[in-house]
Amino acid sequence: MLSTGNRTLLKVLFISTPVGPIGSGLGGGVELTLRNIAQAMQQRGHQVSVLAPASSVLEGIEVISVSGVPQPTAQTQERQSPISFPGNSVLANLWDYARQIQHRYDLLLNFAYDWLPFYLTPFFERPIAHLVSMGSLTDAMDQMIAQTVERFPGTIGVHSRAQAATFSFEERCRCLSNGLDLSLYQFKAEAENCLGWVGRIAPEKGIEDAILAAQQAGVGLKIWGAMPDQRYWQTVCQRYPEANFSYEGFCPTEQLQAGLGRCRALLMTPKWVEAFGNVAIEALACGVPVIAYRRGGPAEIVEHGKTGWLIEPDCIAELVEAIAQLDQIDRHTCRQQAEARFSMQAMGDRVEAWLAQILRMSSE
Ligand code: HBI
Repeated sequence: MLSTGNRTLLKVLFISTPVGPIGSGLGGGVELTLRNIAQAMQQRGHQVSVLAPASSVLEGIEVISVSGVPQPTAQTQERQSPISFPGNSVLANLWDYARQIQHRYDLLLNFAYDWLPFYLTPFFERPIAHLVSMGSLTDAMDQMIAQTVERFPGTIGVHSRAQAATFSFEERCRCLSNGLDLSLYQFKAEAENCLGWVGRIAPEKGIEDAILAAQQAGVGLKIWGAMPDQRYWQTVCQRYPEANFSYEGFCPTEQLQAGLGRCRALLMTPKWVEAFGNVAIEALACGVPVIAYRRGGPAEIVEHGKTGWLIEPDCIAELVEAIAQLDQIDRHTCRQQAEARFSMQAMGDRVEAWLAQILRMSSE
């Protein structure tokens, strides 16, 4: 650990999600979060290395690739599901390698929503901070995270109070919100007559509600995101044959923000407690108002009547009403709020303070 002035420069090892390589989109929001936190920490002079599944892509940051079979996504687990690993598990390989190289770093930062990293924490010499990317999904994970925060207070980070509230150890979570490199997002004052929807195309994201609302409002809907399950997409298309929507693909940030910026609003219709909702701040960064169910992280991002509208969950009629009232939202205000609360600087401050606190507690 080096010290410059009153700040201690850290060497941190990030361990990524085991569900897929960074850049594949399979890791959803956590890919963006990991990239942004790594850049924010590097900008502050800290040294960051990333352990990730093979063929991960992360410009400007040292990635140590580890091979193995990806972990099934936690959302497909049942609440009572036992812990399971595929043979030659990339998760197990990632954490065996982390154990071998841990002494090159001051601490480790875990991004995997999986049982193993939490279970292994007491077996490591170096402290491990855990950024929990989703709300409560399975009993085994809840118990293991609860056990970890009991033994290592302050080491559990979350993105929103709503997400923390899904756990029994709510008040022991450190809320970090999230942040983006806003220089990648161009503000657009004018919109085309279309709405946007962005996210992994999966049942918990509630895309059907957005399609229905846009159809009833008589406005086209553009959809961006990874498509992990083609069958699910086919059922959606068959269910709404006459709706006016188009799949724009899973696009890199540069392309996504160019298309999203031309939308009149982003619709967020999650069926689960969205831990945060990075796409909400991506929209605001382009000046795009957000119409979101008052459920989970988006309810802590959108300011009702100022940067968008918060809707009674699952109420299509209210979504349609909010679409009709979009001209009451000032697009400049949306960009301003993104800069005030969700910049890399703001997120970097929060993460740096969190990691410094963990190091202080571990040396006591
Ligand atoms: N599932 N098992 C598992 N592990 C993860 O790290 C994980 C996941 N599902 C989704 C996910 N991470 C990310 O998409 C989060 O951003 C939600």
